[in-house]
Amino acid sequence: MSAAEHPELNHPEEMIRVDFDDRVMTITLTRPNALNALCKKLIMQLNSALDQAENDTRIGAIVITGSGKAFAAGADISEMKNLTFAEVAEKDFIKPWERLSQCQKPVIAAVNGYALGGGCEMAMMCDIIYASEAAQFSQPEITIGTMPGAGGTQRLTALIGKTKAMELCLTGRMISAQEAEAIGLVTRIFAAHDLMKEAMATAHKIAKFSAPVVRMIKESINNVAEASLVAGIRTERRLFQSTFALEDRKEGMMAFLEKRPAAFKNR
Ligand code: DAK
Repeated sequence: MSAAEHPELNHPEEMIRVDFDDRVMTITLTRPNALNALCKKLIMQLNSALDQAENDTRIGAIVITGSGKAFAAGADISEMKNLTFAEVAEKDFIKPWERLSQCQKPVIAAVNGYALGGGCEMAMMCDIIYASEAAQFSQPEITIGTMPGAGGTQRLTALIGKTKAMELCLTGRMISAQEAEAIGLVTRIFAAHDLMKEAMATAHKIAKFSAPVVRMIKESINNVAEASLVAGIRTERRLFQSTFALEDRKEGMMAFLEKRPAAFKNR
């Protein structure tokens, strides 16, 4: 199958690129100048590619990767900076991000560089996380006056345990691929030049098995991993939205964009 058979997925000003190789769809985030920050448009395009994969019986597995030095450096801070609590609560801000976690087909994250904030959360929504030796992970939201809002506090805790998740979310500390693998966040690490080859090999292997059986295994494992997360994720999103009522959240985001340290006032 070729990308030419799916022209609707490859527009000129796209934030993602979609490629097809036999039964595998690869989605590459192509906003390297903003470190693939997850703006609204990118998420919409990602969701539309996932819908396409889900509805196409020829697709058996999906690989998501970044371009340049990032997988994704989180939600787009410039898009969020002026949002108010009323706006984020009314629109249930970033709910569309859940689409990836609801995908029934197997998804492999091939993390090539920074996976920060929403980028780390996006990787954790995938089923398998392969990382290049140069990849780095963090939940740095606290440094910009907010908190993880797309499952970070929940999925990270499930994967690496409470105290490690606490330390990472409360400090925003960036960790290497090696540390991420050691604590159970990352499935396997590869040399940068082998990352996509290995992700594709695994995707092709899975895609050759019976699609209904693959779906059932995924559903069954997710039942352990996700079922108890539903309420937690809802609470986390509401708490995240509440940070938009804080002056500190606005100060944190402005300080990042103005490239200066944040001066938090605890209000
Ligand atoms: N948003 C917008 N622009 C970003 C960005 C981001 N997250 N990250 C980087 N950029 C932009 C920079 O502003 C810069 O733009 P120009 O100045 O060139 O115009 C360009 O990308 C290159 O970045 P740097 O110049 O900073 O590059 P460095 O190599 O010096 O630094 C860095 C790389 C990754 C350490 C640094 O860029 C960085 O700290 N980035 C921000 C990381 C971050 O704080 N991410 C968390 C964002 S908050 C929710 C779901 C999800 C979320 C919330 C709610 N719900 C479901 C409710 C998620 C929230 C977040 O992710």
